[in-house]
Formats: sequence, C-alpha cells, structure tokens
Amino acid sequence: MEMWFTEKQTKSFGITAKVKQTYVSEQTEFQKLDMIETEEFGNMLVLDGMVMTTQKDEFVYHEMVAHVPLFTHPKPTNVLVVGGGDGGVIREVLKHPSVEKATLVEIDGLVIEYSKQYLPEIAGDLEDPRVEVKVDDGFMHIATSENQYDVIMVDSTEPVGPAAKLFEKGFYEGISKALKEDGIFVAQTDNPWFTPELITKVFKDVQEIFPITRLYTANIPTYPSGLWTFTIGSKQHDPLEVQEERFHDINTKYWTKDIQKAAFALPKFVSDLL
Ligand code: AG3
Repeated sequence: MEMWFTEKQTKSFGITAKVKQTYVSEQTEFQKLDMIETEEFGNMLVLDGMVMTTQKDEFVYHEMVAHVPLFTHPKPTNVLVVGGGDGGVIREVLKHPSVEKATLVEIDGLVIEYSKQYLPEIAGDLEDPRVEVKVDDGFMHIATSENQYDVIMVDSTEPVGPAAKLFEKGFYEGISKALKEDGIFVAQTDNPWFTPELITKVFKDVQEIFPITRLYTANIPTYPSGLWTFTIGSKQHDPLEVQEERFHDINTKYWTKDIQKAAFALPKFVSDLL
C-alpha cells in the first residue's frame, strides 16, 4: 500500500511526499512529533503536521539562518540558538572559528533525541564541547538574559503552538536586552505567499526596537511556497554594509559571498510588505 504525507500549508493547498516508512509518531509534552522517511527528501522531521527539516534540503535553511548574521558581526563569540533542537543551526555556527560558546535552548527534549537518532548528520555537532544544550523554554531564557550574546538565532516553528510567543514584540524586546551592545538577531519569518501579514508585523515590531532591520530570503523546496524569509534586527552592524574581506572560507552548499548580498534583494511584492 502506498503511503503519502501531506502538510496542509493553507486550508486549500499542501505539499505531499511519498513515505517509505514511519519511525516515530508521538504526542510529546508540547507537540505532535513525526519522523518519517520520504522517497524524495530522505528523513523528514514533522512537528504538528508541519515540515521542519529534511535530509535533502536542510542545508539551505540552516546555512542561511547561521551565516548571514554571523558574517555580519565582526567577531561572534557567544551565540544563542532558540529552538532548533535538530541541531542544524548549531552545526553551521560551529564553522565560525571566533565562536567560543554556542547555547541551544530547545523546549522539547524529544526533538533533540529523535534528531540524534534519525538525522545524525544534522544533530551530530550537539556533542561538540563548545555547545551547551538546555532543554528549556526559550522565551524564559531570553527574559532572564542580559547583555550576554553577540548573535541570537530564533529557529522556531510557526506562530502556533509552543512557538506562538516567539513572534511577539515583547520577545524581541527581550532579545534586544539579551544581546550585547553591538548584537544581532535573526528569526525565521515564514513566507510572503501565505503569511504576508506576519512578515509585515514582525518587521514593524523589530524596526521599533532595533536601529537596523533587514529582510532576506532563501529557496527552500519543502517549506510553504519555497520562498522563505528571515528578519534581522541589529544594533550596530548593517548586513548590507559588510566588507567582503570579512568572509572567510567555509564549507557550505548554499551560502556564498554573493548569496550573502543577493539574499537581501527582494522581489517587489515582498519589499512592498515592509
Ligand atoms: N524551523 C522553521 C520551520 C518552519 C516550517 N513551516 C512549515 N513547514 N509550515 C525549522 C527547524 C529547522 N531547524
């Protein structure tokens, strides 16, 4: 019998993948967690019915969340990832030699556990000595941190369920406080086709808190519409003004020096949202 998984990306549109096998299908304390093997994209982590990452295209999202802000900051030393229990962002963060400490705060310990088991090439670096893994509420962690981090990456799910409060203005205020005086943060902010209002709202909120606010995109085939956005809030360093000499050699599959700049070039219907 053929098995297919569909993420209903809107009430009337979805993405479908043929399933080879289901490894995990479990209700955790926080969300429904499925780990499946798909024919086209390899192993896939699904939370509350939404595709989080796949073995085949994970590199796009993880490289773009990590490298764009890390290459904007002159010397990222202390880095925080909120969410991201699969470990993909951490793996990319560790490619920057200036990073001395990378903290991961993931609310759902089972995401970490199953990722280590079924997505080892993504989660493997969680064992690195520079990494501290905390199974904790990212919102609370931010609320209790002050003047601590150079770069913060918010690798959340969508603004439903456990991540809803990670899209509120109060959270960005907390992030600003948790960052050092020249800190930078980035958050994944969904797509312009199905959630344009979210992009507009987050950009406006971040702009009211951070002197420099920028939006960039990447092409991610398994996410809704494939056109994904990231919002940067920065206290001093402008990603559009980074000198090329800052870029050091790094082993990537999507990020390049040209992409670092080009990602900020927005289609008209996207820049019209800001
Ligand atoms: N975090 C963002 C996933 C959003 C996908 N949305 C969806 N499928 N509707 C991904 C976590 C990867 N580390």
